Amino acid sequence: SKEYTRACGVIPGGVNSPVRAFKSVGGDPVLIEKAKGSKITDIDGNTYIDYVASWGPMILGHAHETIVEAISKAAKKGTSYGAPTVQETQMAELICQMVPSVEMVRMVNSGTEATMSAIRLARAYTRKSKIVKFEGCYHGHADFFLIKAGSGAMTLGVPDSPGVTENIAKDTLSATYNDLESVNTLFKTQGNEIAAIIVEPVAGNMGVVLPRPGFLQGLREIADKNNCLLIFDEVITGFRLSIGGAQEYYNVMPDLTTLGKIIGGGLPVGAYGGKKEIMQMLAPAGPVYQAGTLSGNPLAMASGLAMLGILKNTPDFYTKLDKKAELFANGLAQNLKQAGIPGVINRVGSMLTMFFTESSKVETFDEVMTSNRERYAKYFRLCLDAGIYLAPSQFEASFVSAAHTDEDIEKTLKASLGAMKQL
Ligand code: KE4
Repeated sequence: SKEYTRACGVIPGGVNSPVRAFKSVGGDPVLIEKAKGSKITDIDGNTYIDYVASWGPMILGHAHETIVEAISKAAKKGTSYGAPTVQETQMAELICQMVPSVEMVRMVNSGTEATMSAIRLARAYTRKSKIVKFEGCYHGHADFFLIKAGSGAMTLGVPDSPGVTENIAKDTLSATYNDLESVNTLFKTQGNEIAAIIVEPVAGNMGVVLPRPGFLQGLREIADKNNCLLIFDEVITGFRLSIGGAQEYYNVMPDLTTLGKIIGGGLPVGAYGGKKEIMQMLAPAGPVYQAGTLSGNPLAMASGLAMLGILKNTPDFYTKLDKKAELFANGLAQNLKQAGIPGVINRVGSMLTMFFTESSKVETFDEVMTSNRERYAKYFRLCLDAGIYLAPSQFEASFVSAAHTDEDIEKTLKASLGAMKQL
């Protein structure tokens, strides 16, 4: 498109974040003009029912009046002071109240900043340097996360992006999601050097993959046995699965939690928090340095306070949202059967992924990789042409919001069946 070509002249790939470029589904991305509730509208006036939800934040739907009102009210008082405000204290108190394992919290501006800082803190606290992450999990773009598994589980990580040095890669070990044995193998030989295990308690970045029963508890026990911190990266699951996120939903408590997306109501906000004893090591209370010009800024706090306030005070918010998402997922499963298309739908709460795979289940990265990307790409395009905006990648989560009506779901299921019949 003309506007996308124009963007490509001045922005790498024409986007400010790679997944938006539709690379894995083909064709040019649509450029968005505005959004309201469950709908987004592109610059040509085409309206779509949106299941990307800005990759998670828009759990209440777009341009929610209470949030818009809170932001505009705050903006009139100035957008950033670079000085402490009561609103930051209120936000921290609310997060500590809502997220069970968090006793103290630091605001930052993105999920990447939150996870990057949590790792630095864990290394400082344990005085160890290695970290364990899981293949298929994504924690933002800090160098030490852009690592792919070495050839064998025993070998050190290797850079997964140019610009990441071997030196950095050697401290990141990769394990297999949902496979506690792969974690034990690493700890057997390197346990005394491992500062932290970081995990998406429900994986969202390889498509939605649920933790097998006992997996999260198993990580908790391994961390305890090895003087290593367990970090739950709840940037997606925080305030998505329940008020207290995945740690409340599965009742497994991490030492540190990273948050983002929903917490800012769509404004740039991240946060990390946990036990006071650990968090007190952060400057200026302690020696571990981390800073940010716009961290905790008044607009983001106003937006976040409004968002969390609604989630906390709306009776049965999550029960209702999950029910709607369950109906949606059941409808998709019926569509697959009716169209005679093999597929697996993974859902927890209002986050889900439909994998076009012959596999009977998708519980591991290897099973994720059996997905048929070409089929997903075709399905995506057919749905887009029918006014349904899905995640432009088989390996991302889709989200149902409180703004999606039964009519939206019905229209989506109809379009989905039509698309499946053309696969
Ligand atoms: P940001 O730096 O993009 O705010 O957060 C990084 C991050 C950390 N942890 C988890 C579990 C995440 O999912 C993310 C970001 N998610 C991606 C896609 N799911 C955001 C979309 C994008 O990269 O544009």
